[in-house]
Amino acid sequence: MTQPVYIPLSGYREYPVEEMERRAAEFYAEMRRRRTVRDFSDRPAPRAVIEQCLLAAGTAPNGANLQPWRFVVVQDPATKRRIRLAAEAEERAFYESRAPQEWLDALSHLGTDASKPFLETAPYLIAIFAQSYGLDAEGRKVKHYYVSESVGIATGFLIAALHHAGLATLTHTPSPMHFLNEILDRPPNERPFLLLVVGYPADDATVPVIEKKGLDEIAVFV
Ligand code: IYR
Repeated sequence: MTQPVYIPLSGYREYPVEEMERRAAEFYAEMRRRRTVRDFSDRPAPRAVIEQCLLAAGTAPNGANLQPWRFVVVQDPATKRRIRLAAEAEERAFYESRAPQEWLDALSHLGTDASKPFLETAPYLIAIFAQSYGLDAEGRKVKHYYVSESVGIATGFLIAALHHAGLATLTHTPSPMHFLNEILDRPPNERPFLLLVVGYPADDATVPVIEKKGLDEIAVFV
């Protein structure tokens, strides 16, 4: 048992209502501009930006503040190639046989297929791992709580931070993706959660026409 230590809340800022409304509207406008990109440029992107965005991700609320995540930033072309080849092998199995027709139908408007050149083109792949349990200094298992929720929230922060900084992202989930443990040499307590492709969009990048649900469809006030 550790006794809690409290300090005054110092970072919180209250805004006048009009300013709050303006800020909320501006943030929504900023976020709705974000699109998942599948055509990436090979232009290098600043590492310092990636580092700041990872720090922002690391501020996410999480179970017992055990911060059960690990971000592996891949830049090395040979490693990106290995990831591409392994991901495409899984994706081929997915598109050719593993995915039920209903799933393929649900995806068809996105125009995705088993070819994943962006895994080599984009300057960064951030492999996000969820730590199902931690290990203390003596190598004993430390239980982690709400791991998927925690890593999901941190990933959301990361995507928002990268977009805010001016980089494009793609949330890629080859399934299964345990090949990431082998290629990136991660221990058994780390489970691949998502592969985030990060960089500048290609000059001729296109995105599918999609709609977002309206407020009435996504929320109820009771
Ligand atoms: N993982 C595959 C299939 C895929 C699945 C969903 I759900 C998507 O929203 C998009 C793609 C792929 O990356 O192609």
